[in-house]
Amino acid sequence: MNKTESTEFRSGYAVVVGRPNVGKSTLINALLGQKIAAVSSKPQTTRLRQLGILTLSHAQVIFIDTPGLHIARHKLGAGMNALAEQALAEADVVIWLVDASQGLHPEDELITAKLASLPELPPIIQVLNKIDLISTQQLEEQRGFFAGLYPGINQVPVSALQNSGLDRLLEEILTHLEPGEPFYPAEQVTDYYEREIAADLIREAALEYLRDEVPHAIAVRMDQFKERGDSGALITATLLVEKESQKGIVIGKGGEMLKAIGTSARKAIEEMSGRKVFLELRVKVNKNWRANTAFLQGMGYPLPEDK
Ligand SMILES: Nc1nc2c(ncn2[C@@H]2O[C@H](COP(=O)(O)OP(=O)(O)OP(=O)(O)O)[C@@H](O)[C@H]2O)c(=O)[nH]1
Ligand SMILES: [Mg+2]
Repeated sequence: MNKTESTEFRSGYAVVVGRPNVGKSTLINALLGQKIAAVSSKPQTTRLRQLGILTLSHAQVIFIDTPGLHIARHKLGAGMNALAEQALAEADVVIWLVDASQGLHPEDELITAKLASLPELPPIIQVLNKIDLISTQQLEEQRGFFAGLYPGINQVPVSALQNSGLDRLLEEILTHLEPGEPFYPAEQVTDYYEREIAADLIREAALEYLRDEVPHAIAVRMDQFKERGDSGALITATLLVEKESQKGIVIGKGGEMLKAIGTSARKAIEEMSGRKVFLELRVKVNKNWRANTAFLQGMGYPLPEDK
């Protein structure tokens, strides 16, 4: 028996933070070997806190995916930031993701400040992601810049997209977990229900097809999620937008845009759930919903604290 096999079972929370679009959700999907979280090329894809549960023979790591910390312009954004900050309080270890291909960004500094303000500082691993996009020499330079944010920080370079460096990262994470029982059953991979993941996959498709503010002004309401026996699942959902003009853009000429979003979302949901899916999408206006406290509450979205 080697040393790891003989040690006690370990478990704990690894909170993944970082500015928007650095690859937090991609990293968690890659570590779990399964897509549970929406990923898109646009910032602010993740709006809620989502668990990704990885159970190994000797440990259980509960990854907490958080919305990217950013400079917020509306209530939803402020609530998303608050949520990411609250998650930090639960951390046994913090995975601080940065984008090594983009270099330092003012929002990376925002995170340094947040970490420094924590009453009790958990161990932090700074993960330099997207190294597939840069040379070894560029990586060395970037390591220096990012270390400057937090002198003495432990850095691990990875490519979440190409699955490289993840074993080393996982090993490093495990060293920070305390001996203890698993928190979740071994077969559970997330705390999201299938319909919540499906709603996020619809939003992910909208984020990929639409530009500028339009995709961020979308909330997905699931109206129906029905099993149809062997023939799969029937899902109907409404894309809520903030203005009439956005409704037109989302539907597109002759309904082309909505059709493209629907096809892409349906494929992603089928892949996630391993069964056939019939997806029907509608579009409706709900004026300025991102500033509407009651609506945000109803959707289960985070709200800024004390506001
Ligand atoms: N080339 C490359 N792209 C990556 C890598 N990891 C993530 N990406 C891409 O980066 C984009 C953002 O990924 P997400 O996982 O949605 O990023 P996030 O940090 O969760 O973003 P928010 O939820 O908006 O905060 C997507 O287009 C991913 O495909 C990587 O290692 N290499
Ligand atoms: Mg995300």
